[in-house]
Amino acid sequence: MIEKSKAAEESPAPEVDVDALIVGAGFAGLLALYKLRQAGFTVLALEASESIGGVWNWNRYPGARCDVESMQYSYSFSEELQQTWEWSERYATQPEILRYIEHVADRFDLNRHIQLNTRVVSATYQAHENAWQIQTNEGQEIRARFCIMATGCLSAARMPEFPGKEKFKGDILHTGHWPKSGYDFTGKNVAVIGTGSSGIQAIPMIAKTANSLTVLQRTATYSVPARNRMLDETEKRAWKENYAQLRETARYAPSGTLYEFGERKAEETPLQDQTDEFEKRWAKGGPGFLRAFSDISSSQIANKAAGDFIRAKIADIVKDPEKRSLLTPATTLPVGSKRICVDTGYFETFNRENVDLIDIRNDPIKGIEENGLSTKKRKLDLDCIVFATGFDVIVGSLMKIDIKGLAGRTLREKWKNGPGTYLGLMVAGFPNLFLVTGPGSPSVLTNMMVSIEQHIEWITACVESMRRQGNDYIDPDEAAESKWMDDANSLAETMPFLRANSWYMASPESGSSPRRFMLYSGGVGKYREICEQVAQQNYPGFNIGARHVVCDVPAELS
Ligand code: NA7
Repeated sequence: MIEKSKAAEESPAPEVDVDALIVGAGFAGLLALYKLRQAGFTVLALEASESIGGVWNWNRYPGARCDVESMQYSYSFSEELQQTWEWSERYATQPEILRYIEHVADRFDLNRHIQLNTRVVSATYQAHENAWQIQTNEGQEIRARFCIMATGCLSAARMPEFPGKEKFKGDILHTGHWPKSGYDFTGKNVAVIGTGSSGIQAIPMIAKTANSLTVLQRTATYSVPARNRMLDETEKRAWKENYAQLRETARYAPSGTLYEFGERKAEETPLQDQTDEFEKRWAKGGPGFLRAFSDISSSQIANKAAGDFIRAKIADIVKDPEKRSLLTPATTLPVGSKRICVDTGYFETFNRENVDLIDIRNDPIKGIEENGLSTKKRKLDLDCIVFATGFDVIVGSLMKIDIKGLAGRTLREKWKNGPGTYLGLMVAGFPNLFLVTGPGSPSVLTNMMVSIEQHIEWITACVESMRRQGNDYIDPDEAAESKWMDDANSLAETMPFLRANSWYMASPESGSSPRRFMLYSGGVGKYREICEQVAQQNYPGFNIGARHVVCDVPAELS
């Protein structure tokens, strides 16, 4: 499995099994393999699943598709790839995205560096050899100079523990861990718990064939129509002919996605003009709705105007007054404080006779029984319960691995009061361990493809620069890390995020004290500039050196 690159064959025998061990073979892991191999490093990726694809391998629920347009949700590193791959729909479905990932792995001969069915259980930094000792579920041990955690932000499925779940005789499914063989809902009585992006995509599809569908909602969600459609040749050509320039613009766009950015402020726009603009965006479909005016994130008045428009649309669509009221997001919940959902017929689905809705804040789930589920007020007979309850986000898959840094300190211990990183890329005390789209980076606030490419390019350039300078050790300063996270939290103060409980927040409920915003909200472009500046200035905020220097650290740290 471990292959030597040409450059490595010419250099002295390695002291490690592999230069870079990559955990995960989704979009980030594949790109890391490609880029680091191209730079002459030996590489190996370990993937827990029996196939590649990361989140797009696990999320196979009906209706699963990306909420970033397919012409923008793809790799830009190869001109040939982006010119030859043909996307069929405006928003690609999960199967099409998975086909794309498999195509990329074949085309760039990446599979030979990937070991499937291999879960990393621990990663321990060995100071005396400046290497990461990786242990797998099969008891395999691998030593790597660098460890790249391409473990994904939305990959550890969150399964709430309702009492009696084990007694249920029907089927329990999770949207983030869907059976590969699919699932037939025809004629079944189904409950879906959760109304985030996954629930909102799955619910209309399930309703079409189920005998009955009951949706258990905790928070009413803002959603805008996707208006998905087939892409026509003219628009594909327009993208392809201008890809170089469009990708470059996206790299510096606030969320890494190109929208029609409204330059006017809603606050300064007459009411009728505001409504006309929102109508235009609603008709066009997609998350670009939130780019209608430049102040929707920064002004509470503008934000409420956007929210009011969506509330009015829900009122137009949903016929039953009780369902309508339950599906209407509260005016106290800023739109955009959670990722806005993009749907196909979600609100319309509640006009179907076979679809019911329970507000579990007022009528909480008591437990699951042999034949169904009980809330405080109701009893549901069910064949199937779908958990669309999301993920242990951003840090979840890292926390599943027993990661030990300097002096044997675990990442779980270090992050017990909330996650901290420098630039979202590294954690002080965990040398040579890189995160991809981790806490403190723009991550899920952005087009993940743009963020993944930026991270992997930065990491590759960083280790190449170290190699040129004869260095093989990098660890951020604690002070640089604290400042970065404090600044990230302050940046978010002007935005709607802090006014809502969402998984963007590390909160006392999730073990963080104080409650903090987990991501960098200054925009992908600004973030890229900061990272580039750090690299150009020879990595201030990082301790970089050669291994023998590092080995002079006090004994208690080795
Ligand atoms: P999300 O967006 O985290 O949504 C999860 C949903 O499940 C949301 O409605 C939650 O309600 C609900 N939830 C979570 N835990 C519970 C419990 N214990 N009981 C009842 N309801 C619960 O995950 P998705 O998979 O939909 O989407 C994730 C991302 O994937 C998305 O942003 C896109 O980027 C793609 P809450 O709102 O917290 O009250």
